[in-house]
Amino acid sequence: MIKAKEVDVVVVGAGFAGIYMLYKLKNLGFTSRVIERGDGVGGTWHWNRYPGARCDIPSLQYSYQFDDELQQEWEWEEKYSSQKQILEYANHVVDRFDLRNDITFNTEVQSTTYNEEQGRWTVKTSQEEIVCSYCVMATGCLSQVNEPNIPGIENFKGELLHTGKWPHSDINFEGKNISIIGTGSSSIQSIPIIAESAKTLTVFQRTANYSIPSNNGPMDPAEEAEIKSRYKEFREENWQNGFGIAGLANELLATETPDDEIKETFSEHWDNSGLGFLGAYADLMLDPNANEIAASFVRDKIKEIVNDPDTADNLCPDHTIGCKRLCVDTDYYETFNKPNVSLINIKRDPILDITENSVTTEKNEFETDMLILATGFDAMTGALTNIDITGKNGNKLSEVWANGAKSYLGLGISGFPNLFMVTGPGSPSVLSNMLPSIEQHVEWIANCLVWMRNNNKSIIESTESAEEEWMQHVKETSELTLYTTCNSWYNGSNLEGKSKTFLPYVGVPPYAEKCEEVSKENYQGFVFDKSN
Ligand code: N01
Repeated sequence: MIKAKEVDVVVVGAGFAGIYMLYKLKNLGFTSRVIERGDGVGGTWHWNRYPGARCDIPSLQYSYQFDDELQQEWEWEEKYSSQKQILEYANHVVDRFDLRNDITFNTEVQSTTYNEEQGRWTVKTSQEEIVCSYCVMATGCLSQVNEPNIPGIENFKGELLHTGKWPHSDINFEGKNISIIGTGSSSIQSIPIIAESAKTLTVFQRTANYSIPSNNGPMDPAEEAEIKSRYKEFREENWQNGFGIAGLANELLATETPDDEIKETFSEHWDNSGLGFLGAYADLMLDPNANEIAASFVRDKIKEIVNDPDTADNLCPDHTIGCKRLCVDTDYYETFNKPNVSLINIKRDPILDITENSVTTEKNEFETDMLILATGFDAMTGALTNIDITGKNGNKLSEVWANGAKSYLGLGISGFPNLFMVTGPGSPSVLSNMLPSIEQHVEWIANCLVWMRNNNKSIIESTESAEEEWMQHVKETSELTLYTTCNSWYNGSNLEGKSKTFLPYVGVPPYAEKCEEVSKENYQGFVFDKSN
């Protein structure tokens, strides 16, 4: 029998989390192997190549800060980077730090099983078995796509695409009748570009979404120079506000501001801020009255931009603004003024089925050559529960999490020793700038492994009570905000049958402080194989 390969750490995923984890492990003298199902690095930026894919966090913030030369030397082309340049950056980092040979590509992790006697994990991939002391799941928050089971979809004979696993070849929209289902960020970014050459584009909308113009453009050299002259301080300042993103902190309250001043402030933010629109006032995600002021400002903008009153009405959301992830666009609402674009509100005219060449609703049949699913993800948990992860006592993670994901700090899971998550459920992750949050987690995990090595420990597991207490805190914190007031992928309600648990932790600074406190107190809330 061939002996399984052995390493200290298996890292699952070669997105930004997996790349940095590998860099840290190599530098600290741990043996490791990264397993990646794609044929290249970049994670979300490898898969999401749909037209218009771009980041909604400014480029000078959506980048690594662990290496000063890297952040000084890399030049971002635009204020908000395109998928193409972000992927180039991920590849540049991998080559710059000579990481590529430590990554196995085109390989899916099928299962990982904990052996209690040995205190080791066996990771089974489509190619081989690897035995390791630690597993780091760098699997991403938005990587397991949601492919809805719409009646008849299997009969469709045209091109069937999903924004979350877009082909790597050029896709031609010219002269085609195109239907797109879903109106989240992916759809909102791609619709204006597809509409440029499609013969017809029909947008099937289940829930209208708020979107703010990105006002993207070339990087301003003066702004770049200014930020680069004090990059460390700039990063530190951003980390101190609730989302770890510049411009999203403000002490003024909308409910205490005169109407004309509010309108002026929102107009400025509409013209300049993208996601920072929600940073205009401190109470927008806390007070329903304040939120409604912002929501109605955006609804008025939609009605101003969209010519057809019925279409404008259907595009106006009625839920709390920001409760679903706010979208940022280029010409989204304007696109509905084009003669080849139409909107179908499927709450009023539901999709009945899909035939070999059409989408049929109660009232109409739409000829379709290309059907695009922009239907999002089994967010935050899907990438983990779709791997067969077996912890202590033969418990499967998918069963343990069936009634809602639980973790300690989004880092560890009780019953699954020596398994870490990067930006797991229960950490700020998707409610923060992902890059600094990834760096914070990777550094915390790396420091923990070094501490264990120095203190002669080989097994770490979070306790059930620490986990219960933390998840209760995550819940209570979310209930202080308006994030829990609508259906969203933050709380699993975008997917039928998924447990409705609010998964991200709201608040970067208190979270980072808690993580630091835990490690300073010899990893309070975790137990080790030898008493600590
Ligand atoms: O996915 P989504 P996404 N029948 O879940 C609809 C990040 N991101 O890929 O709202 C019909 O937001 C669903 O309807 P509803 C960002 O964090 C960032 O667009 O659930 N419709 C919704 O309209 C973002 O939030 C960037 O009622 C169905 C849409 O499909 C996250 O990724 C760019 C349906 C899915 O929207 C996910 O974005 C892109 C069904 N059965 C993505 N099932 C940037 O950086 C779902 N829908 C800018």
